[in-house]
Amino acid sequence: MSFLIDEYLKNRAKEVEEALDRLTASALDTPHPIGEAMRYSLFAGGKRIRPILTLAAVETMGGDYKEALPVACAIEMIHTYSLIHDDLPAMDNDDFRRGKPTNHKVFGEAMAILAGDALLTYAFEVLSSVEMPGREKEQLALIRELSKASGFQGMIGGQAADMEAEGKNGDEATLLYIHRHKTGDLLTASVRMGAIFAGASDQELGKFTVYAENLGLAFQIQDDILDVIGDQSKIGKAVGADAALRKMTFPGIYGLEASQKKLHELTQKALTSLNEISQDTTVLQAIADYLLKREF
Ligand code: GRG
Repeated sequence: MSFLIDEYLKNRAKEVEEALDRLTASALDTPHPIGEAMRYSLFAGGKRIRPILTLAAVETMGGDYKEALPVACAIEMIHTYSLIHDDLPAMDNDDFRRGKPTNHKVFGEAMAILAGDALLTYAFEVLSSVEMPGREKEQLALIRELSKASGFQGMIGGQAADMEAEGKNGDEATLLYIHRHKTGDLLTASVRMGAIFAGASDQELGKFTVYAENLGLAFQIQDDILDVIGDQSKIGKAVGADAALRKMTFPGIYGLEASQKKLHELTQKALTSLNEISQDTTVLQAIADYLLKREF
């Protein structure tokens, strides 16, 4: 019987959403709208690909994915914060995301900045509160992994390089730097954190990393391709379209055909790397295939 990836993704996304709901319910018990603003973007219809990758890595290692739900949610909180800030007038100035008004359009710019900040800080509160008795070293490794992937060496570094490159004729090295850090590092951390949570050895972790790095780069190239061929879910990019056009992208530099070739090559590399992992990698394979075929 073949593996039903759609069912799997739907079920895991539902569990992630339920956990996010439980974890952020208390944010509504405040005399100000911060909880509402945080939850508006958290529940605005994301694919949950990062937390699902974390849970899939845990399962691949033979762990109980339910125990890792707070870890997975912490990563989704960081992702959501990055989207809220990316949409701000000072960044991409987008009015819509996932077909809905962006956070600052609903709550105002100052509250949107705070909602992003609150999600960023709460992610680390959640991660450091996970019950991991006797595994304090692993818990610290998880905290380090997420900080590094989202900070100046990771996502923020990628975003800074992206801003610097705007409107310039970029070279491949700059483009790869932007993609690897802006998008790749958080996706890679998602997989690695699942493996770390489930007790992977350094050698095993290295194998999960090769899969994740190839997948992360493929994911960003796919995103750029979808932008070019017209992604209906981003139809509201009326204002942000300007910023999008100034960005350095794979299709922008190499054209659509070469980008599609690169996307297939990277996905194949991710799939091949799974042969090195001794556990059953059906779920990770199915996710790589699914991402290659995604249309939003
Ligand atoms: C401004 C702090 C800050 C960081 C900016 C991640 C990022 C760096 C900006 C987000 C904008 C963007 C298009 C980044 C590329 C990564 C990417 C493809 C994000 C969209 O991820 P999906 O497709 O989104 O997983 P959903 O909506 O499914 O959650």
